[in-house]
Parts: sequence; structure tokens; C-alpha cells
Amino acid sequence: MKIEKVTFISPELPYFNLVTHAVFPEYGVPLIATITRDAGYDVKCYVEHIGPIDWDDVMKSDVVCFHAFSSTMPKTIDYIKKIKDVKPEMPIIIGGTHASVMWEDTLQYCDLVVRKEGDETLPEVLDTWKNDGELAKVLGISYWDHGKVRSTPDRPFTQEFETIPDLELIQGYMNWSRWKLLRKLKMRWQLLQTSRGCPYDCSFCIAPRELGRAYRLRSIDNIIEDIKYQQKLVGSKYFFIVDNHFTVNRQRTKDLLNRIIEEKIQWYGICFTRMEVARDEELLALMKKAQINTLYMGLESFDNNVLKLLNKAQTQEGLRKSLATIKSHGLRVLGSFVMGSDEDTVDSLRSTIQSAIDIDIDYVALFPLSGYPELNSPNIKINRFFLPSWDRLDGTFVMFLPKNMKPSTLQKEINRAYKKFYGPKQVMRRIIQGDIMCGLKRIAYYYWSWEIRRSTSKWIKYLESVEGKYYDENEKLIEEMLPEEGIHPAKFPGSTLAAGLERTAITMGGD
Ligand code: B12
Ligand code: SF4
Repeated sequence: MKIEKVTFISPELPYFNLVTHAVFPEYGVPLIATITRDAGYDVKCYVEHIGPIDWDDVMKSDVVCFHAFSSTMPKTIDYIKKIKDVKPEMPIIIGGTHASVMWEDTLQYCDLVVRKEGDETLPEVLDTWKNDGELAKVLGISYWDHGKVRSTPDRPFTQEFETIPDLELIQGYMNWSRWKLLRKLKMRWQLLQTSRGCPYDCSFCIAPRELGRAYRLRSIDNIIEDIKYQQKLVGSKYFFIVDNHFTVNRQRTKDLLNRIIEEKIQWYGICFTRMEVARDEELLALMKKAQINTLYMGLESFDNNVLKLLNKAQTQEGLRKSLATIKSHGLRVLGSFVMGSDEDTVDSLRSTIQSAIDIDIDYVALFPLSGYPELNSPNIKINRFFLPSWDRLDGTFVMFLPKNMKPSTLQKEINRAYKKFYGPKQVMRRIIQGDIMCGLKRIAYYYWSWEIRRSTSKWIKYLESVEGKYYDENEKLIEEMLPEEGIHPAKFPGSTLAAGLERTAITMGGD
């Protein structure tokens, strides 16, 4: 097959989200586009919220590759249809977390799915197609083979990931002047990866499954080169470190921080970490000195029963102690909370947000419990999913039936918690405490959380219109009322049951 021109598309998210106000590609997209370019292909990359898709150009491709979030699946499906209407023979590949987990469903819409990391898999697929080789030999893919679905075994996790994503491959990336950013209320954020994997195994989290529990490191020289390249390219100071857990290997984190200090890098960094970071005060001091000022921490709850159920390996007492130590180093904490597990009640949710206020956590991000409608989904049984379409699975909308409150109640409680945390009273409190910066930022977050509240209000109405008969007068879920296949049958929008197993022969490892 002739393959020269490969196009990547990442459709825009349909609803307000964490980064609505950021110019911010998904990290894996320019990365994998660069790897493909370096493998000798003519590559273009469209990240729809950054620059418009030139469809005439897309139609000239030899292969089109989509990155899909669950929430962008409906749009992805439309786009594939648009391409196939004009060029039915165009090979379409989908990759990313959604495709990796829901691969049978995803395969209904494309020719081939790359599961998990694509660094090595995608170039191998393209080379195999180009040289008329055997796909069955490529690890980590699922594909159609004469009307049958075939899945090869998982590929071992990539050990080396030293490619610096070429951001100029993203069409329109450089067309964001300061004026345009201001007009569109956006700001540039740069992305950086220094490690992959997380050794923990929190039950709701996809990270260990997607990127493994073994911790893999990128070389410090390569990281520094990446930071300098990005700063030179766009002059932005703001960097989001996408590592699932930045401080697993403390000595190595210190080495990196020392190098950042030595190189006199002027930036503002934010990283994901856990409470164990507070055991090492030297590390905290270095983080502050290296200007990684904000720690994005999966606190999840201040209720020990919830923490236990989520397998967080942390307690509220430990969290309180760690947070005090972290704050004593002048670091900011963005606390992330997962709301609505089977141990949560309205009271536990309210007391968690009150604790966040009392402890003076600087910022919060609140997520309803989430997962994928799989047969063995860890926290949410498949028949409790509530997903009329994929677009709602974006971490903002309640898309399951909680045990101890109606879904609409959970959605309202999240909105209430945002309003309380970022409300005028808390803004004033921070300003009176002398933390003007935090106060001002909270005003911006208040606006942002208002957008989220506005975006979820229609969903609340929808939930209210359908949830009633599944709950008793105390808002306890009546599980017997749930049909085995769920309310929106498990066949839709796409579970393991959904790919129509009867229609396909699933083979692992070729024939
Ligand atoms: C870091 C991170 C963030 C950061 C930075 C995001 C960014 N722009 O890069 C922040 C905190 C800002 C964030 C925000 C959001 N995130 Co986020 N995020 C992650 C996290 C923890 C790591 C992603 C990452 O960088 N991985 C490292 C790179 C190397 O991996 P990768 O991007 O997956 O790419 C590799 C493969 O997937 C594959 N691949 C990717 N694309 C393609 C395309 C093709 C064609 C092929 C072949 C292969 C391929 O190859 C790549 C290289 O190996 C993941 C969870 C996880 N997977 O660990 C969630 C995750 C991706 N996020 C998720 C969500 C929902 C969001 C938000 C929508 C939340 C919200 N409501 O606001 C926003 C969306 C923002 C956006 N537009 O990017 C979900 C997606 C869930 C889903 N069902 O779709 C995830 C999976 C977490 C979860 N809840 O399960 N996120
Ligand atoms: S929530 Fe954080 S600590 Fe837990 S498995 Fe996921 S990345 Fe690791």
C-alpha cells in the first residue's frame, strides 16, 4: 500500500473542561506525530481547538489517525464518516486511552486500533502496511481482517521516550498572538513529560493500566532540551508536567530539580504527586526553588472509608499532616477529588469540601467517580452506567447511578461544592489572610466553575427525568430495579458486550 502522507486529528472536546481556557494539545498527539515524521512520513497534525481542520488537505492523506477521548468519539465518528464518504478506502487508525480500553467498540468505526502506547506500535503498523507485511506480527493492535476482528497481544511498555514533540506540526499552533489569546480568554500552557507509569493501584484510575506500574524515566538532558525548545518557540512560562506521579523516584526528581535550578530556567511548573512527597522536606524545598510551585494531588476525599474503597493507600490523618508540611514550604496545592463512590453520602461530600476549606487547600478540581462500561469495571458495575452517548464520559458529568444518592443529587453537590469553595466568602478570606494571588486566581476559577455549572445544568434536568424509579425515598439505589444490561443497554454506547462478539472472532496473537 502506498503510504507517504499521514494526518493526525484530535477533535475538540464538546463541553467545558479543565483546560477550556488553555492552548494545550493532548501530550501524546504531537509526540506520536513527531515519531511518525521521524520515521520518514509526511506528517500534519490537527488539534481542533488550536487550529481548524483543512478537510481538502485531509482528503489527500494516505492514512488518517485520530486521537479520541471518550467525549470526542461522536465527533470522531462523524469525521470518519465524512472521510469515508469521499474516500471509502482511506485507512483510519484510532489511538489514545478511550480506544485502548473500549477497543471493540472503537473498531466498529475504523480499520485499526492502537492500544496503549503508540510510540513503537504506530510506525510499525505504517511500515507493515507500506511493505505489505503481516499485521498479526505487530504487538498492541486490534484490526479487521476479512470481516473478523483480530487482536494481537499487548506490547511491553516503551522503555525509551526521548522524542521532543515538534509543536509546529500542529497546524495553527504558532498563530496565537497575545492579542488573540486575550480576545479568546486563553493562555498558552506547555506540556512536559519526565516519566511514565505509577506504582500505585487506585481502583478508579486508568493510569497503571495505560502506562504501567513500573516507573520509567526520560533522560534529564532530553527534558532540559525540551523545556528550552518550548520556551524559545513560544516564550511561555507555564508548564504542566503530565507524569502520573512526578516524585516516585525521589533521588532522580532531586537530580532533575537541581539541574533546572543550575540551568536558571524561569518557569512556573505544576506536577502530579501524592502525599508521600511530604516525607522528604529537602525535596519540597527543591521543588519550591526550582519553581514547581503547584502540586496537583489526588486527595480524592477526607473520608477514610471512601479512601479505602478507592484503594488510595492514604488516610485523612496522613493527608492533613502532609498538606501542612507541603504548605509550610510555600507550595500551592491543587486538590483533586473523586466524588460519589459507594462509600460517599451527601454528608461525606460536604464534609470533604469543608475540610478542603479548613485546611486551606489553594484550588480544587472535582470529578464525579468515573470508569468505562466494561464487564469487570472496578467501581461501577456495568448495569449502573448511565451513558446515552459517549460525549458525557469526560470527567464532568455524572454518568452512573450512585449507591447513596441520585445522580442528579451528586451532580448538584459537585456544583454546590465548587460554588462554596470558589465563592466570594472564600475569595475574601484568602485576601484578608494576605494571599492576594490565591484570592485573585479564585475569582478566575469562580468564573470557570460557573461555566462547568452552567454546562451541567441541562444534564441535571435530564437525570431528573429518568432516575426516579431507581431510587427509594431516601435516595438509596434499588439495584433490583436495574435491568441486567443497564438502562442504556450495555450494548450502547459500547462495552465489551457491544462489539457484537457473536459477529467476530477475537483472537489474541494471530490465528
Ligand atoms: C496528564 C493528563 C491530563 C493533563 C494534561 C492533558 C494534556 N493535554 O496532555 C490535564 C490535567 C490538564 C488533563 C485534562 C483533561 N483530562 Co486528562 N489525563 C492526563 C493523564 C493523567 C495522562 C495523559 C498523558 O499525558 N499520558 C502520557 C502520554 C504519552 O500518553 P497519551 O497521551 O495517552 O498518548 C499515548 C497513547 O495513548 C497513544 N496515543 C495517543 N493518541 C494517539 C493517537 C493515535 C492515532 C495513536 C495510534 C496512538 C495514540 O500513543 C501515545 C504515546 O504513547 C491521563 C490518564 C492516563 N492515561 O494516564 C488523563 C486522561 C487522558 N484525561 C482524561 C480527561 C477526561 C481529561 C479532561 C477532559 C478532564 C476534564 N473534564 O476537564 C481534560 C481534557 C484536557 C485536554 N484537552 O487535554 C481522561 C480521558 C477519559 C476518557 N474516557 O476519555 C484520562 C484517561 C483520565 C481518566 N479520567 O481516565 N489531563
Ligand atoms: S490516582 Fe495517582 S497514585 Fe493512584 S494510581 Fe492513579 S496516578 Fe497513581
